[in-house]
Amino acid sequence: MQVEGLPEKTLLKELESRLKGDFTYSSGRIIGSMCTSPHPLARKVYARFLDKNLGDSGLFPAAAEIEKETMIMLGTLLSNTGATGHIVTGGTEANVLALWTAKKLSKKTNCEVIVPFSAHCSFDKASDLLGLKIVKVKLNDRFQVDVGAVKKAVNPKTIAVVGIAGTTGLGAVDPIDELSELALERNLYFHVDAAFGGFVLPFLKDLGYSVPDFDFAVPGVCSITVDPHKMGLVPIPAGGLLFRNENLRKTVSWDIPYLSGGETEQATLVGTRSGASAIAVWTVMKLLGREGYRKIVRNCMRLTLKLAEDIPKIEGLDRVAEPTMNVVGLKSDVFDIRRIAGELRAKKWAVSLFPRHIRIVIGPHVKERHVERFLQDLKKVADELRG
Ligand code: 0PR
Repeated sequence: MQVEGLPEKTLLKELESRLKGDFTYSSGRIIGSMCTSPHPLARKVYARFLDKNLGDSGLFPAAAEIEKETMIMLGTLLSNTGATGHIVTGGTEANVLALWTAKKLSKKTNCEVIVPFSAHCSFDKASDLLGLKIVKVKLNDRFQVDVGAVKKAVNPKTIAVVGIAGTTGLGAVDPIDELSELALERNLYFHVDAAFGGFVLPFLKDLGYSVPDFDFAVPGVCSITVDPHKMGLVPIPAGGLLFRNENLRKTVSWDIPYLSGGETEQATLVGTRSGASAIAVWTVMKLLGREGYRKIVRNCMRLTLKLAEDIPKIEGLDRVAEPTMNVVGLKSDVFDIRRIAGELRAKKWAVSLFPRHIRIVIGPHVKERHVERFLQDLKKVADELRG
């Protein structure tokens, strides 16, 4: 840091010029990301209330009340008006908290957690952090976890099972009802990671898509990750963790007696945390309502299906599966998928590269013209690679 401060104008100018090289959502070039441009009103309320700290909720009881209402709205969206939880920093924190809860409830040492091979790396982080052995189970031909293999993996050390509603790689939904049956039968904690799918599946169902039960409607589900900073159009950081009931939430709650707002409790990994995030979630959910999100998801899905239909028309390319939500897997039996991704990136398309496929996410910021341009470039890349 230099000794004398610099003028505001100079700094703003420098920031504008230095940051303009980053990708922007508005360009439509970010087609591999689960995040999107936050709603304009969310930006406004976030900036307006960014001093609210839910870590010291006694100072900001009104903000804490808004968080409570937000969790009720999220719980209601996921079929449980009695759900409780918190707006956290993201899906990673939510998943860590869920496994932490499972571990504390089990009172066991030497525990194992069963997750699908498709699970997000936050479960690896969580198990490493919590000293849990993570057992990864194979998928079936629809890229869902193989429930038979989960059953086989259960042993006396198992404390929890994880199901995913909207996998990171392909947006697939695991058979949550079957996993729930197993969890209830074997008395296991059952967490559903709907970080991405939580803001998609309820609206797809409203729109008439066949959507299996994935939320608290399924009796064995103990907790759900649902991230407003993905398809919820809320600024980062805004993840969500919902518990089926208050007892579960209390498992990871700590009393903090000395804060300036008076004695409080924290049931999140972080102490000081953004009230603006919760306020932004509350605002966007109220502003858009179910119908607003439905419209957004309808449009994302329309473009997703167009893309999924047009990809196989390009010689040498195919989709991995019929999309379940607004995520498309692009594969090739002819070309090296890393080369395709490299060429697309050279053409300034921000795609996501998995070991055997490219992931495309059609977020709310992606418009029809972007999809068309992308398909044109994809065809060019395939033609070039064919030589
Ligand atoms: N659970 C699932 C199913 C996820 O896909 C993710 C992240 C998480 C949990 C963790 O969420 P946080 O990143 O909020 O902690 N999924 C995205 C991914 O890995 C995250 C992301 C978003 C990455 C935008 C890049 C990006 O540009 O693809």
